[in-house]
Amino acid sequence: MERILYFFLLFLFVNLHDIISLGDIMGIFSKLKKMFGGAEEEKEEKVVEEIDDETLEDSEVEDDEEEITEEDDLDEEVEPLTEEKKEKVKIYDKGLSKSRGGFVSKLQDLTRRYSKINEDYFDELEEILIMADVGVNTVMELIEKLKKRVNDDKITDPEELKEVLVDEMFIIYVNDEILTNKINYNDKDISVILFVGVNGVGKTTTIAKIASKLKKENKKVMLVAGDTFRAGAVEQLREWSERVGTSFYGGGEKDDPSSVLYDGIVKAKEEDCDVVLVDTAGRLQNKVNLMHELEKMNNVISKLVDGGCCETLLVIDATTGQNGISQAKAFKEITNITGIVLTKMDGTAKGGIVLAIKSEVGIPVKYIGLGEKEEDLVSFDIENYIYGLFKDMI
Ligand SMILES: Nc1nc2c(ncn2[C@@H]2O[C@H](COP(=O)(O)OP(=O)(O)O)[C@@H](O)[C@H]2O)c(=O)[nH]1
Ligand SMILES: [Mg+2]
Repeated sequence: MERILYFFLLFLFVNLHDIISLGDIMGIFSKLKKMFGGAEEEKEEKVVEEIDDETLEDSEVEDDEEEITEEDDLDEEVEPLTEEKKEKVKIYDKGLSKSRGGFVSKLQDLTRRYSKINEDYFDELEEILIMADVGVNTVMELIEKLKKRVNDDKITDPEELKEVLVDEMFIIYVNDEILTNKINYNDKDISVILFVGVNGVGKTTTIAKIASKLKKENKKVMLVAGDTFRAGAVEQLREWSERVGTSFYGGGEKDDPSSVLYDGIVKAKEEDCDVVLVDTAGRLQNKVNLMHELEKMNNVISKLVDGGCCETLLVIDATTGQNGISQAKAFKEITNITGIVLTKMDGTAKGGIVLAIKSEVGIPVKYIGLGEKEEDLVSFDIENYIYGLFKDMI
């Protein structure tokens, strides 16, 4: 049953049909390693050479030699990564280095310190996962599953449990749902995307980065300054629009955001824009006001745009951990959030927040910020994420 589930999940979410067709049972992580390892070709070649030498020298490890030959065959089956995909692997790699140095190295250390799996080992594992922002409920679920695997498969060595742990994390994220990282664009009318989130999480810079990406796709973009509350917010967005080279609409400070949005969409339609990106003020301190403000903005969009607002993206700062999760829960109560942008992942050593978002908030992460530069904001991809985190561990 477990095996069928694995293959089903892989079939749906991992593009590894070639390997699956070979029918061998490998962990999910091993498959990711096969797929993404190509992005670090030079390093990989060296390792293969070393292994080959050892195998030739030592006749006792004939079985291993056979395995390696098999894996080499597998390598041939894996489609080489495109330059774009290789670039993405590198961005995740770089952006997750702090988490590898923190969260993941603690896991490695745990494995080294215990020669046998026991209650103490699980207690420590639990603590490491909780400290890594994985979220208490998710950690409990994960530990239960691992204990069951240890029992069922008679695993005693922590070394053996490493890959199971990573696989189970992947399964928790993927679960039985189809989580899409795709942005919904409006195919009938102009696409209006609202960005919400508390101050300082990275809304304005995220808008600028996405605007720049859209421009490269030859889309005509308008930025609308709906954060009329905070002094300087309108000016900041105007500067970004000039830097990126997009249209801009902003009213005066303290103007009603909905009326600014109304005029902005009218102007965007006159200019024949494809996408309108709307900055908003994230005053979560006053939930009722914020709820009414967002409701009004949504009504304006519905009035002017066939199909209404196509995305409401909540921006969360990964370095705020559990606080970010609380923000997501609060925003979810006051408006219909369709996706999450998780910024500043490069600034945290914890790395587990993605799993907490999945299990405690249940909204797909659509973009992840892995640095301050435009190219560091990438569409979220659980395979790249899991590989980037655990590539040195397994
Ligand atoms: N290191 C890092 N910094 C980021 C990222 N995203 C945003 N920032 C920084 O976060 C700060 C606040 O961003 P801003 O867009 O003004 O936040 P806002 O108040 O939500 O609009 C800026 O200095 C950004 O450069 C990221 O992914 N990584
Ligand atoms: Mg801002």
